[in-house]
Amino acid sequence: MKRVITLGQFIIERQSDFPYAKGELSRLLRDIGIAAKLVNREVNKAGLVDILGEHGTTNIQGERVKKLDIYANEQFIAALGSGGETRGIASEENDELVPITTAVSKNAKYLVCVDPLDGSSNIDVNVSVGTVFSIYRSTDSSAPLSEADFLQKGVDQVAAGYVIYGSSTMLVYTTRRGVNGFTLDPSIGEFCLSHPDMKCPETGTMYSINEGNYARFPEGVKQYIKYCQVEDDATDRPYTSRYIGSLVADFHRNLLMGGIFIYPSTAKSPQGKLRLLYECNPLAFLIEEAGGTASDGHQRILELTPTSLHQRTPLFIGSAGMVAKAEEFMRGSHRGEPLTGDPAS
Ligand code: AHM
Ligand code: MG
Repeated sequence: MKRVITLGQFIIERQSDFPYAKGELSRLLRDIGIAAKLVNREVNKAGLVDILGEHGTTNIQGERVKKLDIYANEQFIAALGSGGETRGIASEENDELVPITTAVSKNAKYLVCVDPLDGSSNIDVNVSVGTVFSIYRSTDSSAPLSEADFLQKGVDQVAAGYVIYGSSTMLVYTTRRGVNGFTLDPSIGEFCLSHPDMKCPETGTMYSINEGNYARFPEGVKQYIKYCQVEDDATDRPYTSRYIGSLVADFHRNLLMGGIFIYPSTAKSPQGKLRLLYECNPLAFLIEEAGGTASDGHQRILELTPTSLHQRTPLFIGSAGMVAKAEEFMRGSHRGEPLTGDPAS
């Protein structure tokens, strides 16, 4: 019989990869796993209990907040607070950073950026949602916690991951030592290693974008979409269009099968919709570790300098070959060139 490796065992075994590690990051990852299980329990009951519907408040982006967003946010703050390794949290659901002041956290060194429940508008219709998280080391854990500490570049992340609450629930994370995926076995309540060393195919045949916004897209994106739709045997085009509208689910599919996800700038939202700190950076960190790439259409996401907790950025993410091609269109290098065949060749 194959050995079942739980998330807890895996984290402990990996800890020895870091010779000077004191287990703090391992304990922090464990805390995230605990919160994910609690959120999963509520998400799975969403159709059964009276927890659906809007809570009546708005978050900093001016969007209506669902009850489950709030529940998930509370679970992550509570789990990270009682775990003792987190100094502060930047969450999509909190306008300001959340300092952790529990007694056990007084020597904490880590900062967590989290979108506790992304894609929550999908809950009412039973579509997958997710949690996205990113972990940084505080630049000076003896100084008072400040927003500036959170404004580190994505390249400085020490770990990142997501949880997908889908047809099964999975937790996928990286600490720069490969990307590993764990599926929740509800019968034993444990995340079990199911997808070791995940790799994103170099290219794929799926593109994911909200084409309803087509008229508002930059010219390069419009041209790239046309390129995806043109018939060409050599590159397996036309590609298949797949858009769930739930970032984690769209990302997870493309990570496993190859593909590109684009949320570009639009005439209405020049910075796009997605948030740099707790949506784009963690997924960019994961995709690069899995062999893919992430860009804002012109430059690497992980190199962007954050200026505020909730800032947005356009996102092009997925198979390296597909992102590179989309970037070529963004540079305008294909203006006037035929879309059949490979214009670069
Ligand atoms: P949210 O953080 O308010 O849930 O919004 C983020 C979601 C992503 O999951 C998804 O990729 C995107 O919004 C979809 O946006 P749109 O409906 O504009 O296509
Ligand atoms: Mg979100």
